[in-house]
Amino acid sequence: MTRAPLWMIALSALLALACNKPADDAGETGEQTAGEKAAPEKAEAPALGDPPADAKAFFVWPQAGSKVPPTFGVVFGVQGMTVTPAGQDIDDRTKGHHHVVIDGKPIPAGTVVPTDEKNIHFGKGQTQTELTLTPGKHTLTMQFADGAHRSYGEKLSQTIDIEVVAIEGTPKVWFVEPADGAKVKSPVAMKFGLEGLTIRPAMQDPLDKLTGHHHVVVDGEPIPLGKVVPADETHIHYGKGQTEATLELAPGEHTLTLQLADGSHLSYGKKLSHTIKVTVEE
Ligand SMILES: [Cu+2]
Repeated sequence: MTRAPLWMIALSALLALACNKPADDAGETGEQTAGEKAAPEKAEAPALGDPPADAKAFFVWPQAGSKVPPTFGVVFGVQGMTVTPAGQDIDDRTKGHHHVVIDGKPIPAGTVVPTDEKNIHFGKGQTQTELTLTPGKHTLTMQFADGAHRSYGEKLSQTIDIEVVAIEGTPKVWFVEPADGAKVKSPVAMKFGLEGLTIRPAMQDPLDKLTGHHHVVVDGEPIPLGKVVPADETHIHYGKGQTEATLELAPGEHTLTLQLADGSHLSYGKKLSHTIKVTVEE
């Protein structure tokens, strides 16, 4: 066995000293000089503590693995936390706002979320947005951060894979029949129009957000993006992929809302709805 010569041991000891010393200084406040006594309080902010143990941040829409058109709505979800505008209650570990990171990763806890086209802040307390991405595979990361944009870390994030698929035109649904304001007789004959997306019966590939089926809401409202269309006498599903149907309506004025939803009956929201008024005559 050979022993390292003395000069080599001495040299490596010197190198270690030379390398470690400045690094140690920089690791502290960086401004302290050698002879100065360490100040009792450090320049760093006090430790902020953790958000509640059961807190979560996630995407309500789209779900992981979804295929979406180039422009699509995104709905944010949070559990165990309150959404507040940026700048408010910045040290309250139960409050904050959403961020979406495109093709990135969760932001480490305590790090301020960058602001650029890949790191989008929703500092007004928004809980949904619309994104336009190039066709192909992408990741979306939901990142919740406090009122000073300091990330709550991976624990309050969710990263999903999505695939953006090019489509022709802008998705649109409408009543071909009856016309808005029409006087009609019950049963009312209806024809549904769809552009940009494709009709597909319910329960087939719910993650394919380029397809869906029609619903008619009687005397109600469009269903918000990502919410299940109820199934009752005023929310009628055309889950076989029907594009025409008849509907019994009592005499009088009614609104009819055509609402497209995905294979799991999750609504495509107001943008893919159309509301008309009809008068049913005796
Ligand atoms: Cu349905």
